[in-house]
Amino acid sequence: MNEPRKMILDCDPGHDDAVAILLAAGNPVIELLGITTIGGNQTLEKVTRNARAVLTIAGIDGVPVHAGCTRPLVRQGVVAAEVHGDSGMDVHGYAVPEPTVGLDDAHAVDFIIDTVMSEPAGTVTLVPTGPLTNIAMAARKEPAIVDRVAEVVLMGGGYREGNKTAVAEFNISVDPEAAHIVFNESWPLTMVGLDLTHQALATPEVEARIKGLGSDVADFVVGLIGFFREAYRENQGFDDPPVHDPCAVAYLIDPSVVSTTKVPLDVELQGTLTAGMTVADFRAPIPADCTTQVAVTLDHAKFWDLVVEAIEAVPGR
Ligand SMILES: [Ca+2]
Repeated sequence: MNEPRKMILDCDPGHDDAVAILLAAGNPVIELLGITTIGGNQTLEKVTRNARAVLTIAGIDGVPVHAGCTRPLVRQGVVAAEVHGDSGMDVHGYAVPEPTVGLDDAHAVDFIIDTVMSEPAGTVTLVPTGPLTNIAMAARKEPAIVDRVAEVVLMGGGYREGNKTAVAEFNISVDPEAAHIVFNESWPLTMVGLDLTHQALATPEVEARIKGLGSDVADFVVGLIGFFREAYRENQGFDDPPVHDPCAVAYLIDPSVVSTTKVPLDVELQGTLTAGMTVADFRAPIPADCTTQVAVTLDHAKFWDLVVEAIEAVPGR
């Protein structure tokens, strides 16, 4: 077996972030070095509390939680209460407990820098699944991390579609300036965007399979999917909710779950209609030194196998 893949999950839980935490914590290929939080789906205070609650439900201790930036670099913060509820992680039919997992003192940006600088070069992967403010701040505060990070695998953007606007995905549109920094650094970057994550549908079959596990953690995930299904039906016209964020973790666990193609990427900052759009330049030839790629096709069965196995593997309360 290969060395574990060391990763930091930078997230804004968030229903799909919660599943990403469970997948990262419950899969043996991943060594989850820490969870950092960023204001996004809800305020920093709420998403940080939610991250701690997920670890509490999963029975995971020893993974530090560090709170990060409260708002985007330039713009005012916006939340997604219509998709994630007032708490940021509203659940159907399950009482989310008071977190017993604590909050660590260091700021997320400093934790990211210190971890990348202290671990061997080329071993730590950053997996952002919220707005990119913390990652951009870390790259600006300590530019040496850029060469030391193994890769950045982010959930955000899309090369064909948006959800916040016609062309902008939520995470990127919240802090496009931060995304611009992250997309233009020289580290290898994989954009797991809506083109891919809209294939990660939690179908009734998937939901029934998770329910069948019959554990407290499984009940929690079924409750997450239940709320998310309703929110996506009402707001986005989906029958089944797309569970975006664990797709980025799944790619890190097993790249065969997600096909990719290399393409130069950038982020639009100015457009009246297009601010926050991730622009993929598919014109041939793709430059040989291109360091960015996009996720294209998801192996739906393999993906949900990984998620279900992780839900089973975490110890629970
Ligand atoms: Ca997220």
